Amino acid sequence: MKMGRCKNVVVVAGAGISTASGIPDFRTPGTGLYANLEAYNIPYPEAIFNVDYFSNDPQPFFSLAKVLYPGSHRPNYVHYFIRMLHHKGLLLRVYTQNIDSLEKLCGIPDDKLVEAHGSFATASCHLCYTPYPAEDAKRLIMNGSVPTCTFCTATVKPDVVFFGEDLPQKYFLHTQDFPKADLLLIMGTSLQIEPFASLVNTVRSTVPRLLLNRHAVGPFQRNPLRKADRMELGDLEDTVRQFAEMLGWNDDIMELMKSQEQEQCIPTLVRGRSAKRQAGSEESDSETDSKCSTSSCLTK
Ligand code: CNA
Repeated sequence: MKMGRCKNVVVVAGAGISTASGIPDFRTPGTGLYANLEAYNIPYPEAIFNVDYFSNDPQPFFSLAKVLYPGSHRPNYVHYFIRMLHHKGLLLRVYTQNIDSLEKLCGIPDDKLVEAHGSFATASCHLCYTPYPAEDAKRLIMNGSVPTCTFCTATVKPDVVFFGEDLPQKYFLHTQDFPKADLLLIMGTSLQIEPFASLVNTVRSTVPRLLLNRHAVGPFQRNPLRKADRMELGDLEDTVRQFAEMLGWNDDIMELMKSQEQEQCIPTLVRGRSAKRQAGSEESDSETDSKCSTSSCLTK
């Protein structure tokens, strides 16, 4: 990167980039949500994102939603590092599995972001897909009530992708992006959920893949590694800070974090307002802002 050879960086991210913001991931022993399921009263971990299970009993997911709903967590250094990649004109796209919207909150523009597993920014009926106001769904869920569809009365859910549900149309940008990538950064994911996990195998074989995580995952568990593969194992915030220092970016990132928090131009949950404010904050460091439509095709 220092030598200017990487101009199309693709970031693949997971729950581990948000643990420093106080949001538990799934699989970290002890602190991960899968280790603390008694709170949700479900028979097996994946039930919480199973649409049939949700149909019968939405409460486990709604309890989890209360933890994950954007609003009470702030982006951390790792999110701002990704934003800095954009600021420096190096970010082709970030593909995140996270549903906490912290990438948006730190100012990564919509056109650079693929929320592959959806988000809480919109909501709809889980049966007939009639849209439902996201703020109303949030208010009801936070109050312990169940939002119901105005058309068919089935339960409304935030548009977070459940197992077996279609991924957003924007996810398919990967068919253009990954062949173009000249560096793949993989951060804070166990690479266990398909089809997302296999994306990392779709860059050209000569392209460096750098894993920043607590332990080796996916293709990085194989021996030998691909020639261009590297990993830095340890706490992500520490590793990313060291990386930023090597690049001479640390002061810029600290400044960016300070100004973003001070400016209060942090987007809210409401999509229209969020997009507008986002556009305002993008003008300084983004050349493009094409919005992609969302529909579907694959399974989580
Ligand atoms: P995961 O399976 O829990 O894996 C997280 C990975 O990150 C693990 O390999 C951890 O070791 C690693 N990790 C966690 N914290 C750190 C840290 N501080 N430093 C270094 N490494 C760390 O989560 P995935 O993202 O791989 O799984 C995909 C699921 C998780 C998606 O469908 C998400 O919707 C779902 N999820 C999202 C959030 C969120 O939005 N913040 C939270 C919990 C789960």
